[in-house]
Amino acid sequence: MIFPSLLLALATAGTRLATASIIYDGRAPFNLTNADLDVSAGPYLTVVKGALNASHYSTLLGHSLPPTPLWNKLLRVPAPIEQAISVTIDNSSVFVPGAGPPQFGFRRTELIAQKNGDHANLVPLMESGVTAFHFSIKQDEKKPLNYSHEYQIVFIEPNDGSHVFGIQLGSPFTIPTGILPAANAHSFKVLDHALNVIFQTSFSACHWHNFAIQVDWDNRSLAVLYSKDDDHLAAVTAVVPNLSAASGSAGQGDFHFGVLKLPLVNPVDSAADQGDVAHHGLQEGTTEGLLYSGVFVESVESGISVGAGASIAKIG
Ligand SMILES: *[C@@H]1O[C@H](CO)[C@@H](O)[C@H](O)[C@H]1NC(C)=O
Ligand SMILES: *[C@@H]1O[C@H](CO)[C@@H](O)[C@H](O)[C@H]1NC(C)=O
Ligand SMILES: *[C@@H]1O[C@H](CO)[C@@H](O)[C@H](O)[C@H]1NC(C)=O
Ligand SMILES: *[C@@H]1O[C@H](CO)[C@@H](O)[C@H](O)[C@H]1NC(C)=O
Ligand SMILES: *[C@@H]1O[C@H](CO)[C@@H](O)[C@H](O)[C@H]1NC(C)=O
Ligand SMILES: CC(=O)N[C@H]1CO[C@H](CO)[C@@H](O)[C@@H]1O
Repeated sequence: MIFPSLLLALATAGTRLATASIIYDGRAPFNLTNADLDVSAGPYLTVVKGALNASHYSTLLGHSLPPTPLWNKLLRVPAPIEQAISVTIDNSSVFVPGAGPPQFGFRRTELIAQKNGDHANLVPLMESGVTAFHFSIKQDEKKPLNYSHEYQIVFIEPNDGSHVFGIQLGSPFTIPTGILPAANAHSFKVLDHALNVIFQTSFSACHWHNFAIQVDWDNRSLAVLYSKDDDHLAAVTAVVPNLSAASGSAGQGDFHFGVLKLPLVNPVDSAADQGDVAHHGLQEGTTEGLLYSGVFVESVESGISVGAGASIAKIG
């Protein structure tokens, strides 16, 4: 029998230890509310969405759905320090960028990492030396994705629109459309900057899928760690070069997670429009979503966290 007060003391100690090298903590505290999401208060900038309120598309789940157990268990007892977040898209999820026309080709809702109300100042802090981007993803069984489409769900996007790394689900967009769904549609694909798949694993239902992407910003390399539920993270790749990514500030960008659904090509569009996936193509307008928790970024110079209170030396 563990007394609640002891549990609380341990939880506090564990949390303090684990935060030592955390640069950005995107694990939603229980005092964060949906009204905070509407005004981008707290750890997320919520502007990448359709015209309705942020909390129409992103919802904090309170105690209704347990977050990944990886960071939320103590002595085998659930001890949540965060709420899971539901991120959804529907037919209204047409993003209108500050400069540019509405993106009718995409449906997208993304949360962008920010600290103290600022995303731009956070970027150089998260993206120098060697850092690890942690996130955990679960299926939203009531709002399944359509695996005939391509989804880009987690990425770091420098100003040139490329992705330092990216997580893809579904059938990669092609012109013309190939056989759907593609063979590996139901797998997470971890892509490097040059869009090579460096790791893939099945997106099975009912599990939290935990990832950490180790990025060496000076040597421009990546390494992937992965586990399910409360299994500790383990390296699933060696350190692989990522030299097509720009070095210095040109290679840095916002850290996004959410649901970005690409269209299918519309055969009646012109060749130019067919290639313009942001603005053209076919969408069904269905409501779909993913569940996230365990989002944080840490410096890994003194080790990479692999589970609450546990760490290993950086990869490589
Ligand atoms: C939640 O509580 C923490 C710790 O007391 C505090 O620092 C933070 O500002 C609060 N966040 C919100 C959104 O109220
Ligand atoms: C959107 O959020 C704002 C701020 O929380 C609120 O005042 C407004 O009523 C909301 N609008 C809708 C349509 O829910
Ligand atoms: C979805 O939105 C698009 C763009 O606003 C619109 O043209 C289309 O009719 C909508 N589809 C459905 C099923 O509502
Ligand atoms: C999934 O997308 C395909 C291709 O656009 C479409 O034919 C199919 O109807 C969609 N399924 C659902 C459930 O919307
Ligand atoms: C980065 O590159 C330098 C120079 O090539 C090398 O000495 C160093 O070991 C590399 N660091 C890592 C972490 O690979
Ligand atoms: C896995 C891997 O080696 N990825 C790429 C990293 O960047 C270089 C340079 O562009 C590519 O050649 C690699 O294929």
